Amino acid sequence: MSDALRQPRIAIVGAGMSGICLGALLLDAGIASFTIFEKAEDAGGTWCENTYPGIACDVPSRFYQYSFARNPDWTRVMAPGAEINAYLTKVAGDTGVDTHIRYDAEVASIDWGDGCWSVTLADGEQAEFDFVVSATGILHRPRYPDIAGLDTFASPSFHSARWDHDVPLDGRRIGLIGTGSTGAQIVCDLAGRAGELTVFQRTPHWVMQIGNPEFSRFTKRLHRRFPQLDALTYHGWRLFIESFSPALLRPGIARRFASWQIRRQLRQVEDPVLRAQLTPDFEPMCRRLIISIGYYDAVQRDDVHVVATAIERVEPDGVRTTDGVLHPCDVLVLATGFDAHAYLRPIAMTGPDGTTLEEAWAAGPRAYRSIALPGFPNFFMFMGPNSPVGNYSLIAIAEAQAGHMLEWIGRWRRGELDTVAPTAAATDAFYGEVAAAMPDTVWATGCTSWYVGASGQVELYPWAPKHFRASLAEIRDSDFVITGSNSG
Ligand code: N01
Repeated sequence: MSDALRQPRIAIVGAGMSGICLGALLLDAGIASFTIFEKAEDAGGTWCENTYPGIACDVPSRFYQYSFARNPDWTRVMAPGAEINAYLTKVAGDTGVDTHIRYDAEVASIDWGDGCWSVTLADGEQAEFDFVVSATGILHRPRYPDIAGLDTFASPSFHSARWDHDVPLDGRRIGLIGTGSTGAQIVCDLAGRAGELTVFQRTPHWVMQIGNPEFSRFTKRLHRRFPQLDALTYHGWRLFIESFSPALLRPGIARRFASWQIRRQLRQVEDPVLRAQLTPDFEPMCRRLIISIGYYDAVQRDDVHVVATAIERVEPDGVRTTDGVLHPCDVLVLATGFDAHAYLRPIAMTGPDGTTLEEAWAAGPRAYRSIALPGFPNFFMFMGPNSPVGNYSLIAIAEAQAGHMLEWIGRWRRGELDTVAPTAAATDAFYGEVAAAMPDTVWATGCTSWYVGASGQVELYPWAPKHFRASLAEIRDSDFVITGSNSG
């Protein structure tokens, strides 16, 4: 029977968590005709690229893992980055996905040609595909701050996602610009190692203190012996994290309670001046919440200094703030985040009618239910605009998105269609619903963050994860332009 099925040629861009997820599910469905193009030399995406000291996932690993490849051996509730990277690489190997990955293969452009996509690599090589899937990740383009004199700094300086491990840190005077989730993890690791750690804070963030205990050998043995425990803890953590959805999505008692819980944690900062410096002027959870057991302890150390005065310029010897003070540094770390609105760009993409991605997104990135674009047939995205990112497991989101893609790919295989793309009307209707729901969310309560796009719109999903899963599980043919002999 499988002989009657067509084999789609599928290009997946990126061998990170999402690309590996789709590859594994394709192989499970009997589809081996795919290639994963990865610009780096290794798989793992963000977990391969980010190696800064203190890196860990702040979502519990028992939920931050594939539901089809659970790992009984996580060392901690929230695993270190290297362990997650090893896990992803292992899944790629165990499932056979790794044999489909082409490394050092940067995709430069994707153009619709004669009824299919033509993918061109940076070295000029071209190949044709029936489907293209963007799995480039959401936070992969480092954002360098526009600070005067940055290039005049005489000692080592690098972005958190480009960590230079040859630079010694112990006992040095380290300047750290940025206090988001990355900056907080770096502070916790470097406090006590650095001779002096100066933390340049432009905006304080809310911090939720959650411990990160190690799993005992007994617990790991138990999980290996009874794999049902993995399923139980996966769904337990999922339900626990999803229980915070009401606080995020609408005003009311759940939000007030969560807000009170988060605000009261600041009380442990004893110095009232420092406490005032660390107190944000926006609602907790409006920006992505920092999960850290050690941040408030770290910034209260004598060798850690929080500088809340604005930076005027960087000089060869350090950072000068607008009060005229020069803060001498031997190393300058930029934990200044990412361009979260690039999505697959700088890859250039042109659809069948000659419309480019830049033109389609001239008013800001938009995607039908986060995964597909009108006018770009047989193209899907992981973590596209309005995906439910935030303090949730992106792996669970990727699985829901992959499930939707597999439905369409399955129909193509059975000859039920040749091309599929969402209609502009269905995409507009989706954005109408998003615009109506977003003002109730905590993300729209008045703060700047990477959640907010250039147009001022929050690019998150304004409903619960359960709604997202249900929305992607339901295929509404009337929302799509479908072509092909049997498509009716
Ligand atoms: O980046 P950010 P991040 N001068 O954009 C500051 C994920 N993540 O890398 O707040 C001075 O949050 C900027 O200041 P302000 C997670 O989704 C996950 O920390 O804009 N400062 C801010 O303090 C997270 O949300 C894990 O005023 C400047 C910081 O740099 C996302 O990555 C771990 C500046 C940037 O904070 C991004 O986090 C780590 C300037 N010119 C990260 N420009 C997990 O554990 C920027 N800043 C899963």
